[in-house]
Amino acid sequence: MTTPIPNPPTVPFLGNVGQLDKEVSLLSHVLLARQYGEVYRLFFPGANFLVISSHALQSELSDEKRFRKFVAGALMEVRNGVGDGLFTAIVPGEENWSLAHRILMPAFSAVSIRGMFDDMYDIASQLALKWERFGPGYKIDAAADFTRLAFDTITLCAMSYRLNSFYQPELHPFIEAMGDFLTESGNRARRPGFVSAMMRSTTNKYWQDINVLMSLVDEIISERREHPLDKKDLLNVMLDGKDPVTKKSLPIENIRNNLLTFLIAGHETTSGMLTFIMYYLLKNPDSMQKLRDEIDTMIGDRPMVPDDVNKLPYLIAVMREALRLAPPAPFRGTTPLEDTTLKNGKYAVPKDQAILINVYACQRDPNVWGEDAEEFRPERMLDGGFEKAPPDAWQPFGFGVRACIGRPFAWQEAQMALILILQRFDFVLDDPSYTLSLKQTLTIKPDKFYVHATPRQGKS
Ligand code: MNH
Repeated sequence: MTTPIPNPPTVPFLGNVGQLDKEVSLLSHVLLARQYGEVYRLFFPGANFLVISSHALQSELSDEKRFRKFVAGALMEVRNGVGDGLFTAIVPGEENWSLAHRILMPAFSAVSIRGMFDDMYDIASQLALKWERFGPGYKIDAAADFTRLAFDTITLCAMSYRLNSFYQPELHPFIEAMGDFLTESGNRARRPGFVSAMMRSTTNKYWQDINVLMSLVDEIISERREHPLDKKDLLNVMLDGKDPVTKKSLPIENIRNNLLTFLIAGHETTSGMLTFIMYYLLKNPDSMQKLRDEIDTMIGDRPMVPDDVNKLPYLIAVMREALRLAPPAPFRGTTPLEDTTLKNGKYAVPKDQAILINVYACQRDPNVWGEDAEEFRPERMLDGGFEKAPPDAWQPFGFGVRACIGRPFAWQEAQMALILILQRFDFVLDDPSYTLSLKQTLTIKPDKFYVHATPRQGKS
């Protein structure tokens, strides 16, 4: 006998839409999980989906023999902008995913990422220079400056294209268009299609935002065509590469979709991670001190070198712990390949049922991380703690064949940025009483989080 899956009370027409906070639905899901448990069902106009909030279920769903990534809801709307790019491709079905995956994988190998060291250092230095020049009185919008860092890093490293964001008072128009596009993609998933269609100005703005995004893509491509470059960067790999299996090259539409995918996925999450790390370090001065001591001891005042990457255990522990508590991409969608049950026959789940894994909630499961699961404690990741955690307990980069292709890229970029800024600055909160509030689009970031940076004595 299976058990019915709990479902919070619905209202006609809108189902459960009203139960989710319009701005930060993630926190509504955390509360719903407290009330309804590790799995509950929500109804949206024209859709219903399960939401998973325990490690046990997350782990059961992390089985590629039974489940695959499901592109539905907000992600289906995001396809209006990025189509069959790697992130939103529907597999099986869209074979461009396999082509692009095979063509691009070598560009994300350890060797390739190491080759990006100088370009990453270039951009990180621009961040440090800005904070030095502005001085301790300047109120740093951490999320904005880490966006400049991550956005300029992905365009320089992957497309040999300089945005020069640190020389602009305002963020590139791409950034606002992207935020609005991602937010509205989420909103559209909660409305019946005809309602969106009636919201003329909202819908016009949505498609205009997509044009803004694609115009940067097309500018980067046409610049490359005018000024060919003899370098195997990501853009050239897509333009010239052939799939080793089928010998096919990527259609131009797919290249555009993937270029936009990389422009978005390549910076939005990394900047979120860096902002969360700053927050957790400033709220946990002991951790800040330990990290600072590690950097001073292992690297000191000399410029870092490629061999410093992946060598600082406490730094890695800080990054792992921040991504556990605050996975910038807090949900992932999955679906069963066949009719199945969860928990050995407890819950019946049909083929193609939409399932949303609340990774944020699962990574705070006290059954895995203990009673202090909600606390920032990098020490739990040290001395084999990370390796000893149960399978699938840490999934900020997703899972399986559809896991993040940019993980080594983000990993090196974040280490380099953190090492450099901690070598050079002392940080304080702008508002010492600040507590974390979230800004959610499809991803999460700290909201209204400001800091000040004071150059360390004799360090710059
Ligand atoms: Mn990334 C997929 C998180 C950095 C490019 N990324 C994913 C997924 C998660 C994720 C989670 C899987 C989503 C899902 O199951 O639906 N990504 C991150 C995080 C960071 C990150 C937390 C940084 C921190 N990602 C990057 C960077 C790039 C990138 C940097 C590019 C340079 N990510 C991707 C692409 C995919 C992806 C492309 C889609 C992979 C696929 O499905 O083939």
